[in-house]
Amino acid sequence: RNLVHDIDRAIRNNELFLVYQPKISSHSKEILGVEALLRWNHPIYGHISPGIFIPILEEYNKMYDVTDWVINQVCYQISKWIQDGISAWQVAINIPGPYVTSPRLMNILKESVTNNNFSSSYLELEITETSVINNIESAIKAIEEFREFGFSVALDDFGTGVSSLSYLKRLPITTLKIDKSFVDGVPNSEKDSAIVKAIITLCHSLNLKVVIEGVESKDQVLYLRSMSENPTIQGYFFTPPLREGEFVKWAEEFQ
Ligand code: G
Ligand code: G
Ligand code: MN
Ligand code: NA
Repeated sequence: RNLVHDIDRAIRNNELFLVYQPKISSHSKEILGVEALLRWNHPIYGHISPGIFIPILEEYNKMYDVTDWVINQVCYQISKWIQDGISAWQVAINIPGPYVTSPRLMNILKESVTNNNFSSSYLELEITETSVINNIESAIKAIEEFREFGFSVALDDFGTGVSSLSYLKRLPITTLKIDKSFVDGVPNSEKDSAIVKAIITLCHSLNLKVVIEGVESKDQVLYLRSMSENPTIQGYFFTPPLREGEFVKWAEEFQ
């Protein structure tokens, strides 16, 4: 509960920071995008996992301010990477469920992209299935608006919730991210491998990009590489999420 009182100070005092993890083509060594993930270095508790502090902040309506901070930070970082000639990576931001349909979100996104003077195609928004469940109509409207402005939209953690195929049919998303819980069983579990393979094929037919999350082993990479659809891979096999300087160094060495 204390964390709720600490968050305003944390935002002001740079206790929050972002780490970056690449999304990589399975058929080449191309970095196709980057996911920004939040970290909190608390002066008393030390590093707190977002899995712990995000649900608490959400409960107390504090994730709006935090997400605005993430958006501004990421937009600044994108413009800096472009200016420094380092990259043209598309960066993905995780959007908390209740924020997806808020007009405030659209405003802050537009404002931050405009202020930092880059094309909106550099941003991807990751939203979860669970944020869509409650009100699919308003979710569709929000996603349409994001797309009209030029953002990519990924459906995150696919496989952890209801994973309804009607989402794939109705939501105007660009990308599907298959959750680690399916990926863990690849290639040893026949069932998990069959499910992952079928979703990849389905996404390909639907013209959706597909990202396989939580890839940790060579065997998983070989299985995914063998597919003609060229799924995108994200996971510790390549690298855990890294702080900006380390990430840029990693990317230079990887290429
Ligand atoms: O990076 P890690 O595996 O520790 O993240 C744990 C959880 O926190 C994941 O569900 C991830 O999506 C979420 N998360 C990480 N960074 C952010 C963020 O900036 N915003 C939101 N809303 N969720 C995040
Ligand atoms: O919910 P979301 O998909 O946004 O969060 C993904 C989380 O998974 C991030 O917090 C990230 O740190 C973590 N992650 C990324 N790659 C791997 C991996 O290969 N293995 C494990 N265990 N976690 C990973
Ligand atoms: Mn994500
Ligand atoms: Na995910």
